[in-house]
Amino acid sequence: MNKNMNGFPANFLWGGATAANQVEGAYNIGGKGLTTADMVPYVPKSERGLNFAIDVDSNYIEKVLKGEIQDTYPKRYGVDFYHRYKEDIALLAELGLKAFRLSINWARIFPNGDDAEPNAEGLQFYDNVFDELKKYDIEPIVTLSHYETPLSLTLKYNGWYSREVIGFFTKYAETVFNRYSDKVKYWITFNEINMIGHSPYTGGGVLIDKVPNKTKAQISYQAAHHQFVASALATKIAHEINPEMKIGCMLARTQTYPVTNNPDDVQLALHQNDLNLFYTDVHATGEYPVYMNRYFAENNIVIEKEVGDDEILKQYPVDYISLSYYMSKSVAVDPEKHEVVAGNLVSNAVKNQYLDTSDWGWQIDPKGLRITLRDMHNRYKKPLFIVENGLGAYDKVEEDGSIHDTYRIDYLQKHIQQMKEAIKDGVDLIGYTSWGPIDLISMSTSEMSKRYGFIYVDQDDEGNGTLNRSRKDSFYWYQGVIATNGSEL
Ligand code: BGP
Repeated sequence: MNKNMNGFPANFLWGGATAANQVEGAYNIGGKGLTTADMVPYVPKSERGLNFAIDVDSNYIEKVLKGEIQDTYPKRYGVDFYHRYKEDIALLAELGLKAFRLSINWARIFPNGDDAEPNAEGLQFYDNVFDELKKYDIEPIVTLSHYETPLSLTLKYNGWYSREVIGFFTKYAETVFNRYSDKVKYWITFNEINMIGHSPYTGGGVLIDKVPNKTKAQISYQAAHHQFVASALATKIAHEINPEMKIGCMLARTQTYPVTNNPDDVQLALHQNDLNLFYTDVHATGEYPVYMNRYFAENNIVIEKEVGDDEILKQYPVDYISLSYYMSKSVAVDPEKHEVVAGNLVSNAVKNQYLDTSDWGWQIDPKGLRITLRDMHNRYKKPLFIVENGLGAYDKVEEDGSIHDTYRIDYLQKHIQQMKEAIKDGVDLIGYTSWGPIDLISMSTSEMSKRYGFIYVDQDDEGNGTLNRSRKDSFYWYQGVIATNGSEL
């Protein structure tokens, strides 16, 4: 019998997740170099779309470097976690977190990415953070690269499009694995590795305008190949340093449905699910899946590999698979025959009449999470870890300071319920770190007002506010969920 028929296992990692570039701030303090995230611009409200993804080009970067564009408030200042980590971790401990996902900002350790020696102050900062977590028995889950490529690697090498970056990354990985070997057990190599296909700049510091005569797809799959090899080599290095370390990959999982039972729609949904799961297929099985051969041929994509790459991928697959899950999508071969959904970036995406959407047009689908987990469990037979999930929403602060975020509780409660079902189905799920336990800067919109937290941060979209922290209603709710190991939702 499945040992978890009753729900969450006793050692389940309940937590919250962040990324350095969205919380730390202190972009030029402690010897840190600039990263790609530090260049992401502020976009005035009147010019914002629902999910304006920022595709930065070389021209834009030049302007920022020359000082012609100065307002880069959001990502450079975050919510000042760099200076407030003790206060924040104390609040997370009060919340009862068993695990806290954070990323190391690569440019705090190697300011230019290709430096000969690491930056001692950067290493010390993360030592302090890990020690603080240890004080409260909170397990750190550490991402090596969460949309924070050192800018100088972009300027000198065009980021992950260049094979040379593999060596700089493995040196960085080796440095932090050695340094934190007795403090950090769970690592993630690349956050949402499939993001590189949507935004090569965000996912890999790649400026596509620097590679004329190639399509975005040709460029991004080549860059992804370099990340696969780097991730496999990092896995090798970690296990040599400490065999107890667990190395995971990370996918932005979008469960995709056919909007009708027309076999053409079904085939399209299958194809889009494959394109999404391609990244975890490589990480988990150590080889390129055959279904990509045809896709690559039809899109004139030829991955340049070096001798030995295939062996490296095969020899060092990941120990576990982590994913973010926010929404599902529905597709149709004839999208014009259906209602379109506002926030959807995927081609052929249409509205699913059974689902509501968030204020940013993301289709809310708790059952899709169970479906995804079952599917990924069957496909990989490796432990799964949900390292992001949550509702971006506008919060209202009442006169007495309270925040009644029932919509957030409702979203999380329904998703956790479906996780429980998936565990009863037999899925090996080791943890759940909801996104942004403390309000942070949004990735896709650079807004502060798109909030995910249990902990409110007093700051607005223009960067005004006291930065004071306060507890929302969801704080007390999640505290109860963790305290009862998910039996009271
Ligand atoms: C994921 C990213 C996070 C995060 C989250 C929410 O794609 O890994 O960095 O921000 O999405 O997205 P957003 O901030 O755009 O609402």
